[in-house]
Amino acid sequence: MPGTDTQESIALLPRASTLAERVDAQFFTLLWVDALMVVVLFGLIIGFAVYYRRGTLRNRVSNAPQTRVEITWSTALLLIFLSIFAWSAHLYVEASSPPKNALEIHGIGKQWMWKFEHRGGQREINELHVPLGVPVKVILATQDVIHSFFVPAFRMKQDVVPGRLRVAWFTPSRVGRYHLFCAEYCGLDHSRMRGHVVVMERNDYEAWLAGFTGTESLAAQGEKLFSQYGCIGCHGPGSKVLAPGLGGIFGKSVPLAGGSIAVVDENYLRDSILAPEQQVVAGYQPIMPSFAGRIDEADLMRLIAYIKSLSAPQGAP
Ligand code: HEC
Ligand SMILES: [Cu+2]
Repeated sequence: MPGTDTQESIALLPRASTLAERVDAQFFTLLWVDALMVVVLFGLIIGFAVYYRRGTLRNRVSNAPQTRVEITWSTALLLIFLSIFAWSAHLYVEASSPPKNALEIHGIGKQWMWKFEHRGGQREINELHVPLGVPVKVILATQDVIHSFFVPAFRMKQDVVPGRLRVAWFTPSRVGRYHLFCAEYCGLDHSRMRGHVVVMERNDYEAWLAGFTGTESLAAQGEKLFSQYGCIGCHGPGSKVLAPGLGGIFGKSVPLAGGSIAVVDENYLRDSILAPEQQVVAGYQPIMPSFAGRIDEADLMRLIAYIKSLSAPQGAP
C-alpha cells in the first residue's frame, strides 16, 4: 500500500468525494450526540439509584409531576431530532439530484461485472475512470438481476433494478484508486463483482480518453442503430407515418393521450422504446411497435444518447 494512504486506510475509509465529507460530518455528529445521550442517561440512572436508594429516606420525596421539567426536556429533544431530520433530508435530496452540467457516463451491471461507456464511446470493464472535481453522473442499467453500485470511499450506493435506469452521481475530491463493489447479492459470483473507480487529474483524464483509438461516440453509434432498428422509417424526415419528431424533446414536457404530462428524461425514452403503448403522445396513434426483448441495455443506452444529442445545444456532440 502506498505510504501516504496507509495510516488513513487503517484508521478510516478514505474520503474521496464531496458527499463523503458531508456524510461523515453527519455520521460523526450523530455518533457524538448518541454518545452524549448514553453518558447522560446512564449517569442519571446510576446516580439516582444511588442517591435515592432505600434507607436514605430521600425516596420519600413527592412524586408529583414536574411539568416544567417535562416540557423543557421534551421540547429540547423534539427540536434536536427535527433538526437532525432536516439535515439528513437536505443531504439526501442533494445526494439524489445530479447537477445539470454533470459529466455523463453509462454503466451496465451484469452477472458478474460492471461495464462502463464514456460519451466518446470509450469502454471499460470493472474500472471507471473519472476526472477530479467534476460532477459525474453515472446512468446505470442492469442486464439481468438487481445489482448495487457501491463506492465506499464516495459514501455512495445506488441499487440498479431491472426495467429502470438509475442515476448515481458524485464529485470526486481526491485523486486515487477506490473500490467499487456490487452491494446486492446477485448470484454465484457476486462477491467477485467488483472493480475500481480511478480518480484522475483533469488533464490526465483527457489524455486517458484520447488514448483510445477507433472509438465512436455513443450518440453516433445510436444514430446507426436508429436506422438499423427501423426507427428512422417512422421518425425520420420525410416519413409517411405520422410520428413525432425526436429533435429537441429531451428535458421538455410532452402531453400524453389521456391528458397527463410527462417529462422527457432517460427513463421516459427507455419506456417509449420498450413499452410505447403505455405513454402515447397526445395527437398520435399508438402504432409504434414495442421493442422489448429486441433491444438490449447496451443498445438502449446508445439510442438514448442519440436522442439526447438531438436536443444538445449546437456544436455539442
Ligand atoms: C411504426 C412507426 C414507428 C417506429 C418503427 C418507431 N416509432 Fe417511435 N413513435 C411512433 C409514434 C406514432 C409515436 C407517438 C405515439 C406514441 O407515443 O406511442 C412514437 C413515439 C416515440 C417516442 C416518444 C416521443 C415523444 O415525443 O415523446 C420515442 C422516444 C420514440 N418513439 C422512439 C423510437 C425509437 C428509438 C424507435 C426505434 C427503436 C422507434 N421510436 C420506432 C412511431 C414509430
Ligand atoms: Cu451484482
